Amino acid sequence: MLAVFLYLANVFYFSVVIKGCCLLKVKEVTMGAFLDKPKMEKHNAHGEGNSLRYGLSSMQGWRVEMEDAHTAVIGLPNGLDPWSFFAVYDGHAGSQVARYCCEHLLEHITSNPDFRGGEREPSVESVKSGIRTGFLQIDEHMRAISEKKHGADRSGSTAVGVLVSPRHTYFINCGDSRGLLSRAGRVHFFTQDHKPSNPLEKERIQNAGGSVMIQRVNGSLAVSRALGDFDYKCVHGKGPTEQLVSPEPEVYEIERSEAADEFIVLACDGIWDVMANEELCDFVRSRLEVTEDLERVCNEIVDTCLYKGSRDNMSVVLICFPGAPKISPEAVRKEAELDKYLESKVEEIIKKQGEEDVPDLVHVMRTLATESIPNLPPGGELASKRSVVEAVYNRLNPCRSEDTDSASAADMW
Ligand SMILES: *[C@@H]1O[C@H](CO)[C@@H](O)[C@H](O)[C@H]1NC(C)=O
Ligand SMILES: CC(=O)N[C@H]1CO[C@H](CO)[C@@H](O)[C@@H]1O
Repeated sequence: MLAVFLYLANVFYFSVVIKGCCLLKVKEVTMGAFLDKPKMEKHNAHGEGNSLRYGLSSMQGWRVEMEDAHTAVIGLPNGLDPWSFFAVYDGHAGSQVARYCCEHLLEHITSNPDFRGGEREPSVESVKSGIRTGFLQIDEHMRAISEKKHGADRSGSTAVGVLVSPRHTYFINCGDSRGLLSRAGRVHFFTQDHKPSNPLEKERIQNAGGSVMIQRVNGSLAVSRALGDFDYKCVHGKGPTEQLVSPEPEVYEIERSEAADEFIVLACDGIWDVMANEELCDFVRSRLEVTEDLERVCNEIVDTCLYKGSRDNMSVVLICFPGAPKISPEAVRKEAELDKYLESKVEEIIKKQGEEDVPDLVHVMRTLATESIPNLPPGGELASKRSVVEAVYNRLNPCRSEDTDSASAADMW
């Protein structure tokens, strides 16, 4: 049975500030009719500077509205050219807050006096307090805007980001998206998710007169820290960070290691729901050995998560340090061999069934899953090769491909 959603217009905002201060805003409007299969088209971008390279991808998936947004800025204003900022915002109950943060959070952080701390190059302490102040400030600001509109906006957004200075990487998290640092071939650091059932979060929620049921704030909101969500921020006599939902970020500073730092992944929960930290880290490392195209790596992450069963709209930003894994001819050769091997397997499975009764793609994937296939990408496994399988399948069954396409994607899980 196919789910059919009526979907009118999907508006997606994305802003990038490239070195200096040229602000480039891209607003895309897509009009469509029915969303009866996941929207697999991606929003992509990439760039480089300050000896970092980044790529990003986001996909709407099964959701009717795309609520993710992201920011990538190389070179911060006010003399902080060697600094960079990246963030992913995962919106809920609408996209207004995510979109506003995407465009304005950075300026709220870098322009407040705490951040500058009076020095030319802000100290670790002033950066940390400046980030916190920036979050509380933008939240207050959005609340004022929302009140002017008589509380019309009920949306909220999580935020996960990194501020990369020449000496430090500051991880910033508010909510249940996650950032991860790979160093010397393994997960070196990851941010903690703010879930209502975490002891400290639960304590704050209860002190504010709320409760945690079915792992949600008052049985409804699945995240305990977020920007926006003003319905959960009106307990009298409590400060902004003592409410049912708090806009306070956790900030961690990590000294950079020129030799060992490889890459950072920022992603919303739709990714982490189906991939563990180590899996994603291994998968990215294996992809970087076969391609330099960071958008492609991000697209493969998103597709793999969709095939692993994620039903969310998904966003991922990948930021590579100079020490990231490089293309390895050996890995490229193995990958080509793997694709060839999969092709021959798919042909074999289809032949076995005979001319009359062409198996559907789901059957092909299930059969492949029972075999032990050598050299599948770690962390991604067979799911990360579904597009290869699908391409061979469609080539061999040009007439079947149309109608199996949507149905099989729905049946995968
Ligand atoms: C949360 O639950 C408490 C206790 O039942 C109630 O007083 C409060 O109004 C609720 N708040 C929201 C935003 O649901
Ligand atoms: C990952 C992501 O963006 N998730 C959001 C997708 O949209 C739904 C609502 O349509 C939100 O609840 C999710 O948080």
